[in-house]
Amino acid sequence: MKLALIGAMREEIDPILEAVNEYTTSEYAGNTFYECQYGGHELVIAYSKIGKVFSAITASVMIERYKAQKILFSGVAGGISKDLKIGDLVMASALCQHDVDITAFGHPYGFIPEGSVMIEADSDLRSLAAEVAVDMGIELYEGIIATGDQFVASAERKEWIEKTFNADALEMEGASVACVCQNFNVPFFVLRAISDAADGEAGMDFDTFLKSSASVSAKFILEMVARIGH
Ligand code: OS5
Repeated sequence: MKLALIGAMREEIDPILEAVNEYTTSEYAGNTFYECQYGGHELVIAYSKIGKVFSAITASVMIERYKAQKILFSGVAGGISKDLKIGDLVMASALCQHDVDITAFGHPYGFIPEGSVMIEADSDLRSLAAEVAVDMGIELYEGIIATGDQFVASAERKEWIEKTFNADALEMEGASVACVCQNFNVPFFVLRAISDAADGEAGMDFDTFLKSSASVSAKFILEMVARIGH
């Protein structure tokens, strides 16, 4: 099966590229795409660059040009839930865009006409992740991930996102990848390891924990890949 692995930042895919070892590269639409065989699958791997627009471009190209049949996102996130500590893994049950606001027309936050506030991640991939977590002896949280074009470093903004969307973690790419996948009817999965708590310390914590948390997520994603049916 042709599987796509996406991260936003180079640091989020570096541990994946190190593990697969050998790959070919191609350039398209401002991204480098790395292709290889792994776990009996053909993989296409890329980092999109930060934010909803760049990640939507990458996901679209992976589907349309590289013929990805499933997309798995691996990376880091700001934690909202008090249960989530730095290095913990969270998979998205559903994703939303916390920065969408057309409430002036009576719509709820996060809603765009002909869309939905929440987009659910693929249930088969989530079940597989739950099994992988048990087998690896790792605690895997499941919850709502809120996406927006903002690095959140304020307790106030974080609390607003928690209250408005019941979100457990936040980042800047998951919901845009989800939106692309939903529209192309491609199953998707979003996994994030916590790098910071989206509060006043977030900038410093992010710099300190980006690499270690990105590795936690990448390692788990590769274990999933090896166990996805062919
Ligand atoms: O991809 C962005 C979203 N990621 C998840 C995340 C997050 N999102 C929102 N709020 C939080 N508190 C979050 N915690 C984790 C992480 C990433 C955040 S934006 C980081 C930008 C860091 C940076 N800026 N410039 N550089 C790095 C240097 C550079 C120079 C040239 C090329 C690339 C990078």
